[in-house]
Amino acid sequence: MSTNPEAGEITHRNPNLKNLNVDVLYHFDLTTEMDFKAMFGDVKYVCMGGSADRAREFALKAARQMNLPITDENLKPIGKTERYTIYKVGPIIFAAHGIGMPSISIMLHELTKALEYAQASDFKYIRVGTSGGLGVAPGTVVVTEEALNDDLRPYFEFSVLGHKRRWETKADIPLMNAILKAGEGFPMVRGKTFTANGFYDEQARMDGALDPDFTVEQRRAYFDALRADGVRNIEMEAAYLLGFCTEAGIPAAVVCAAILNRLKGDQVTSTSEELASYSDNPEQVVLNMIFHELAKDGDVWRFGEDLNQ
Ligand code: R2B
Ligand code: URA
Repeated sequence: MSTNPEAGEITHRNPNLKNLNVDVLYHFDLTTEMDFKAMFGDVKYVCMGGSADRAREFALKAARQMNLPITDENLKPIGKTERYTIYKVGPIIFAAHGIGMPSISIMLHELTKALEYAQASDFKYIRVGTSGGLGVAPGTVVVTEEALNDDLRPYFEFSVLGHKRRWETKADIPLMNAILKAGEGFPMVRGKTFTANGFYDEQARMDGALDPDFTVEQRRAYFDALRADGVRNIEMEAAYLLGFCTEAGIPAAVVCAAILNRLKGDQVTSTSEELASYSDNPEQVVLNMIFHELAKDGDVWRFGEDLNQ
């Protein structure tokens, strides 16, 4: 683990960090000269998705449901918003990681260091995002058991110094089960998630700028094979998040709304109201789970009291 709070001493996953006098988290415009403990010390959950607008709406929704006096007027992001956007509401961070694995990778390194410096303990990461459903209707909540990479393998693979490394991409089982329990009554499925490196070519779309060079029949056979293997949705970050968290020892889960059914088409034609209502489902499931877990420690009631002070 990253911290030894009793000794007040920070222990990092990366031993090299102790040699830095000041660590600059460049993409957030935060540095360890700031009081990270005050900023992030109580964080228990990080909810992350691709879009900054959705992170903001999600944070405001959580604040309303926690009876916290945080509003559109006074909710401010932490750090710069040029690349990523971070909000904090009580012990929950709402963060936008951008699109794709290179983008979420940078955010996870810097955010995890920030939480280590803050001596936050027992925090969990949950991607609450959007995806293309595979034989799954729009609005369905897809809970990931395991992510597959571009080669449909159950690991994240990358090269360091010219050598391949692999991280396992399974969701944390207790966290996943808590989410499934909180989602009872919602349209929800569990299954594998295919994490593609692109939105068009690698997701077998036929509506990109280039000739896809495969037929509808070939694509259907591919999708049918994915479904038979247990894949229920396609997105662009789960394999990195789950791999990183396996390596880091951070419990992590992925809960996405299906915003279209890829067996029926490629284009996302829903209105912005429909898209917001699709995203509302996984957001509410995750909030229900978090509130349930926090209530075990009496925290939800403490939030209620804060209002009356
Ligand atoms: C889902 O939606 C985004 C692409 O539109 C990407 O971030 C993802 O995983
Ligand atoms: N996000 C994706 O990556 N793919 C989709 O089809 C929809 C959302």
